[in-house]
Amino acid sequence: MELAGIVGKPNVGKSTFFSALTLVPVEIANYPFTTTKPNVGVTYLRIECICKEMGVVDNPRNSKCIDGVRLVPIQVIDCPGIIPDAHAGKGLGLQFLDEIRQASALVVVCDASGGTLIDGTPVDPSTHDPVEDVKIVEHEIDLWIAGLLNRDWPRISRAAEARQLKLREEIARKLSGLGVSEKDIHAVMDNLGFDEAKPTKWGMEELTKLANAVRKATKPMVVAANKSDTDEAEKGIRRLREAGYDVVPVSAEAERSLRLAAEHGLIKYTSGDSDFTVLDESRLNPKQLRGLEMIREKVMKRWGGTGVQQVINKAYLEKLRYIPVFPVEDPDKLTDHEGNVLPDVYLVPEGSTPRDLAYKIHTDLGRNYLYAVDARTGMRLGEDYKLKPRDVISIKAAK
Ligand SMILES: Nc1nc2c(ncn2[C@@H]2O[C@H](COP(=O)(O)OP(=O)(O)OP(=O)(O)O)[C@@H](O)[C@H]2O)c(=O)[nH]1
Ligand SMILES: [Mg+2]
Repeated sequence: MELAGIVGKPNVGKSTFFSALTLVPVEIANYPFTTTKPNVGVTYLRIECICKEMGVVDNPRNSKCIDGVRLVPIQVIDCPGIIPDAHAGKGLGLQFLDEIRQASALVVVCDASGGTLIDGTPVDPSTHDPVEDVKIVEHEIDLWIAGLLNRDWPRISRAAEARQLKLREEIARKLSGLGVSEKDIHAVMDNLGFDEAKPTKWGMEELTKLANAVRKATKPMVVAANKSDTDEAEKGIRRLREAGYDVVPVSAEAERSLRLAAEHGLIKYTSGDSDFTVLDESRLNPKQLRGLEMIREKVMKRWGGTGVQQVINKAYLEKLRYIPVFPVEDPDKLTDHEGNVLPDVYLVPEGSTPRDLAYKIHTDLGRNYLYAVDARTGMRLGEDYKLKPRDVISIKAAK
C-alpha cells in the first residue's frame, strides 16, 4: 500500500486532517505538540469506478466501491510538529521522520489563517505568513536528509576520491531507505553540477542542496492550506500560491464533522463531494444544523468542497502521476478465480506496461508473464503497450 506522510509545524491541524481522512480518533487541541507520537491509519484515493461503464455489479477485494466511486486504500501517518532546528533535536526533534522514509508523497499542512506562530503558539489571525510554515518544514526535512549523508561523509568522500567506491552509487545506497534509487541520484547529480572529483570538499551546504534536490525528485509535496473556513484564509492562500506552491484550500475540521455526521447517518456525504444533503432534520439539534449550514457557506460554497480528499487525489494522480488499472483473470466475466467481479484496482506509475502490472500484483505473475488482454476489446496487448487510466487487463501467465 502507498504511504502518505502528514507533516507541518505544530498546531496547524495535522491531526484533524489525519482524523478527517481516517476517522481514527486522535488528540486534537489548540496548543503545540499535542501529538507526541505518529498516528497511523488508512484513507482512500477516490476514483470513478468502471462498474457502471462495464454494466456489472462489482464486489471489490482490495478496495471499495460506493455508488460507482472506487476507493483505493492509502496508508497515512500523522507526525508531531516540526519547528526550526528540529533536525538538531529542538521540540520533539525529527526522530519520527524515520517512519515516513518510505512515504511516496508528503502533505504539508499549514495554517492559512495565519493564526499560529512558527512554534505553534496561537495568535490573532493574519499575524503570521503561512509561507514560512511550509519553508521551515521543507528546510528541516532537507537538513534531516543531509544529516543522513553527513554522518558518514568523511569516509564516503575519501573512499570515492581514492576510487574505492563509486560516489553516486554510495549516495544512492545511503538514501535507499528513503525509496531513492540510483537512477534518481544520477538525475539529481547531473543537474547539480557539483565537482564529483573532490567530494571531500563538500560541506553541509552542498549536502543540503543535494538533499533538497533528492527530496523534490522523490517525495512530491502538496500543501494543504488548512483553516480555509476562516475569513483570513484567502490572503494566506494567495500568499502560498504566489510563493509557487501547489496549494489546496482545506478545512480539515469541516471534513471531519461531515464524515462523522455521514457515519451517523445524519447527512449524505462522501469525501470529495462538493456538497452534502441533510437526511433527517429531526435528528439534528439547532446547533448542529447551524454548524452544518456554516460549513456549507464558509467552505463548500467558497472552495467547492473541504479539499481533504482533493489533497490525496492530487498527490497520487497529479503529482506522482499514478494510473489506476483493474486486473481481472477472466476478461469476459471480469472476475478473479473466485468469481469476484472487478476485484482489484492497482496504482501503477505512468508509462507502466502490463508486465510491470503483473510484477506489482505478484513477483511470480511477473516472472511467468506471457501476454495481456484488454478486457474492453478482447485484443492482445503488445509488450510495449503503455497502460492507460482505468484499463481492464487480463494477464496470462505460464502455469
Ligand atoms: N478553523 C479551523 N481550525 C482547525 C481546523 N483544523 C484544525 N483546527 C484547529 O487547530 C487546532 C490544532 O489542531 P490539531 O489537529 O491538534 O493540530 P496539529 O497540527 O496536529 O497539532 P500538533 O500535534 O500539536 O502539532 C485545534 O484547535 C483544531 O480545532 C480547520 O479546518 N479550521
Ligand atoms: Mg497533532
